[in-house]
Amino acid sequence: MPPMEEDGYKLWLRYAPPGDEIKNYRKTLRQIRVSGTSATAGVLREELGRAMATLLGTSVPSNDQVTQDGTLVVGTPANSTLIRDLNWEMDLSAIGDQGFIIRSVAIENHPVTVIAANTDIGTLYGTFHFLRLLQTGQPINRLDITERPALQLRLMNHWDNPDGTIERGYAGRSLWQWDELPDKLSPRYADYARACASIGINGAVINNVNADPRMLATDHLRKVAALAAVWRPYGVRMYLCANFAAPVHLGGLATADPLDKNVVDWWKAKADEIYGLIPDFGGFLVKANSEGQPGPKTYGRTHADGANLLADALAPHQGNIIWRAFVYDEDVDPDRAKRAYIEFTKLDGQFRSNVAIQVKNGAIDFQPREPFHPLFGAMKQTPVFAEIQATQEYLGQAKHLVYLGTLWQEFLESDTCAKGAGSTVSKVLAGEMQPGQLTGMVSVTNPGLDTNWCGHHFSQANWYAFGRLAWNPQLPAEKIAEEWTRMTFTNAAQTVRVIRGMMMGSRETYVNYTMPLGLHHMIGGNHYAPQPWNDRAPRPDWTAVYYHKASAEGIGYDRTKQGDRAVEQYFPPICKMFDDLKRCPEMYLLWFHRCAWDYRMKSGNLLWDELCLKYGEGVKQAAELQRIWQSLAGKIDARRHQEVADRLAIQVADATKWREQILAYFGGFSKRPVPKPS
Ligand code: GCV
Repeated sequence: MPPMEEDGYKLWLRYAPPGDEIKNYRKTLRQIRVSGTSATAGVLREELGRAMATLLGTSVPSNDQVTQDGTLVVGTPANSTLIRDLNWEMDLSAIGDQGFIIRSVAIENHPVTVIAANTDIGTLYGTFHFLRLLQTGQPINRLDITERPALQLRLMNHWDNPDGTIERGYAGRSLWQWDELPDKLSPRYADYARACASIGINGAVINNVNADPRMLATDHLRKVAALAAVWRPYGVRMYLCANFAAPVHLGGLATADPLDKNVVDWWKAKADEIYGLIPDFGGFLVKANSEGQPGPKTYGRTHADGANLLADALAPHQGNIIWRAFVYDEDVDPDRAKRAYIEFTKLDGQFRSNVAIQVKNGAIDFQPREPFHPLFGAMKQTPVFAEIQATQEYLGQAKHLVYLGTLWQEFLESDTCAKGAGSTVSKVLAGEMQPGQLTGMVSVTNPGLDTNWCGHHFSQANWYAFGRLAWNPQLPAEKIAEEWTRMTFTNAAQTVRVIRGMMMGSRETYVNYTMPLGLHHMIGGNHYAPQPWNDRAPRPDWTAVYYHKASAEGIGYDRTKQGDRAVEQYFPPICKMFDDLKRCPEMYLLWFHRCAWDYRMKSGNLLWDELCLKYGEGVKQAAELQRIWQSLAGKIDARRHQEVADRLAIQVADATKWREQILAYFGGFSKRPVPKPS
């Protein structure tokens, strides 16, 4: 029988029967015993009921009184005597308030499975983990799993506007129905929270960083509070982007100067109002003095003055301020890549303890490939969160199949050398360099009202991968791809292998046909199509020519010690490596070095020829993706198969366009022929 048609709405929570293991599952899972009376325990029971019915093809009865063979026991020491009697105090004390333990043990001589945690949210995460094991067909009769998240804050960033549009959203209009809230609650709100909680995401910033001040108006906050109430049982806390000039726009003040007493009072009162409506409000995210947004520099103050103003207003309520480092004022340095580091390292030590700096993975802007941002590891006294982007703004949007798990793994494994070799970005993020500090990671994800949430079925994998990596930044991208494929498409081993392979190579494929060898920003305003000739924009650093600097002599941005010295922002071993033409990884070559067209690459090819080969390879690889997907017809349900196939056709056509247009344009400088592929 061909697989049943699906539309992608259920994401990775389809709970499809897992294949051969089902017989064992039916033996091991005969009844459910969930303790607790909280709303979280309620959604947990519901989730288990829903999942078991379809996974096992039969409902599993709940029994709160009796333990028998095959009972799934879920609870905390506070709400379950069974858990208390296990005497796992030592183990539980090591997992904090969000971790969990899953073990196969005997209780009163009955073989049972226990999911234990210190809090109900911990048990919810444990339950989703357990369900992941079932969904991916893992054995469950000898479990001994202990997990706790490596990072405290794991947040979605939505770039949604109050009018329902989404900046850089490729999957329809905003999920948040402001016209209907607070009275009418779309069922999608809870489904969104389930999806987030299932991968450990514990908060969402629901509006655009280019923030409309009206988001903080009282009538709007009531709507926000209704959403927050839906998400609370799932442990997804509400955050908002604040417009720094809100005291002027909303409060009618003459200034938003952070040192002005009326401004201080306004933010305090606003914070009190918000916490009156949303007692567990997480905090504000702020884009200040960037791309036209107001900020403290508008009033001659520093980013620290601005962040501390808001931090003080939220501190009595235990809220946090997340201040973006995505700033690039031209008066700081001619090179956009250097500006954030210069501005923020100067201020290290001046921020309140409830302020974190949110830094994009690279120093320009979510490019297909960037070296890690030099701010990771450089702030000694200020927590730094990573900002990554699942929405594929520069990576084919919802039209190209690009799995970003590999991009993020490359970023997280990058060694900053901040405290000697091995100081990887993931360790910096997890606070291992400065224990005790606030830790976090966020993703600009932008799901929308499209039935499948993300536009492209495979873009769902990027939302999923973000959650998994924010929980454990050391998880291999390949493992995540496999889990996701099994839950989203099928557990059939051969098909899983094929899809996982497609995903794992897809980012490099995209880099090859768009911006290989360290090239970047060769786009125009839509950030989609090739525009290497783009030399006119409101600012030079929004053009393409500013970055590739192609001429008859060569191509690339000289950021070496002989150039604009951007390499010096990295710690010495890394600086030396990037600076040295021979040691700089060729994937970053033209990011750091300006090379002649006949520069000899490690392969022995001339740079021009290598460039041509990379583009050619990318086009071939894109066509290969399409061919492989075609071979899965009948193995994937027809609707999703067709929808992905339609997009792959666009991807192949676009890849060809990229190759032709880029090589025609650069060929005008290199004056060299395009070599025939070998
Ligand atoms: C939300 C880039 C994008 C903008 C985005 C900005 C940011 O410039 O093109 O759409 O604004 O980054 O991250 O603030």
